[in-house]
Amino acid sequence: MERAKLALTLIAAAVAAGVAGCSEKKEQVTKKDVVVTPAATPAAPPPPPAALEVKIGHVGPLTGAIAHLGKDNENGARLAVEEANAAKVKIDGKDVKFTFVAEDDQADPKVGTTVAQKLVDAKVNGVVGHLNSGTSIPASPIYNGAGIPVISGSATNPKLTEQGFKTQFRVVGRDDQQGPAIASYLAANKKPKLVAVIDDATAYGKGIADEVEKTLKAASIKVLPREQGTDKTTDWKAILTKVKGKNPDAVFYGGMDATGGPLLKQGRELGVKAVFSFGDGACTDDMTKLAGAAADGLLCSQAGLPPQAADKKFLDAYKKRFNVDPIIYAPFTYDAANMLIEAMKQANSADPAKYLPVLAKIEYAGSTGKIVFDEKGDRKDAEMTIFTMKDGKLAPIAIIKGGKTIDYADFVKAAAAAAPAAAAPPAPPAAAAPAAEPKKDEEKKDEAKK
Ligand code: ABU
Repeated sequence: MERAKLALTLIAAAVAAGVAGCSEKKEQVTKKDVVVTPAATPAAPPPPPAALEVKIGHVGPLTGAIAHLGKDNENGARLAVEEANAAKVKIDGKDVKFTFVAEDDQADPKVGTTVAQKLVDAKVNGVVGHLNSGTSIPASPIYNGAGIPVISGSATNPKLTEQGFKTQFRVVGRDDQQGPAIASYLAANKKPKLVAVIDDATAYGKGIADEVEKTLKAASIKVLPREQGTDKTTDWKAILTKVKGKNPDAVFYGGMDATGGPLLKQGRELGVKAVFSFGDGACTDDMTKLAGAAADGLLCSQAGLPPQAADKKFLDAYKKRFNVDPIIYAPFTYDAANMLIEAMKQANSADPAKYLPVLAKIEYAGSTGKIVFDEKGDRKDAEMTIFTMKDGKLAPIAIIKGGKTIDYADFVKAAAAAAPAAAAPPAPPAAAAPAAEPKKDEEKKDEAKK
């Protein structure tokens, strides 16, 4: 009996050991299977290609007397960059994030070169600017040395694109087009016999004044010895008193609105009866603020189509974004920024060396019309517009293109016929009216009594 018990105990122990051995073996197999079968884990998705940061620089005066014009230019370029980001542009298969780098050159040539170098050091891919010829010209070799494309939407001195820099472009006309345009219009419509020419001693102001003087003299019109102020002059009384003594029929001023406004106001206060005419720097609605009623009758020019003739889509987007209308060259800086972006897209690269040749040959349908560059980087067939100031508003009166002068009302009709209704520029408000002569004091008093 005792033996039988022992045998049963041994059998039970043996069975228990066998079961334990089996389950240990099974566990080992399971662990081994998990380790050697990675296919059971879902594959991680490949990382998305890194976004490409593309920097677009803009330079203009954001402080000082012409900061309003710098902001106008900056807004145009900024809008183009914001729209490109919203459109989710891809270059070389990568999402592009455009960064807008805005700099203030204070309209000062020295600051202009410092800021240009700053943008080069920041490795911007392209630049819109500068606003002034006086800052654009010294900045241009800096961008050229770094191979960075730069498009000005407002600098009109011919020298800018006469230096042979492959990186330099502009989307407005030049002063060797604008000067003859305003001078010829003045000569044909006001028939002056003697003209006083004044400038602000800047690259732009002196440059356009020289072009005007050349054109007037070629039309056998006498020009008084040149008078000069600076881009900071706001007291013109000494020069104007001298000019008044010569009794000119017209005065042309090469300079910006911040100095042109006081010149015009003080001229009328001193009793100068001459027709005043300005170039684009002083051809803004701000003349009314700066010169008051004395601004009426001003004859002036811009080196492109007037802002109100820009594409309606742009004008609406600009108003919506900034809550103001463009002053003068915002449509052109908008086009300039868009051209940099379009050239990058077509080249499938934001590398300046790769997209520069595309930019040089691009045909771009901009908010200011078709833009094609010539071999110097100037806009082919740039229009010039002649305006008069009427009831405190600048009214376009003529477009000059390819040597032909077209009445603005006819230009509007032709544009409406050639384009869908929405794209046509708005009809001019009494735009075709001839420039008003400065009112005599008696007329002003009569009007005041009414
Ligand atoms: N074009 C008038 C203002 C800018 C400039 O050329 O200096």
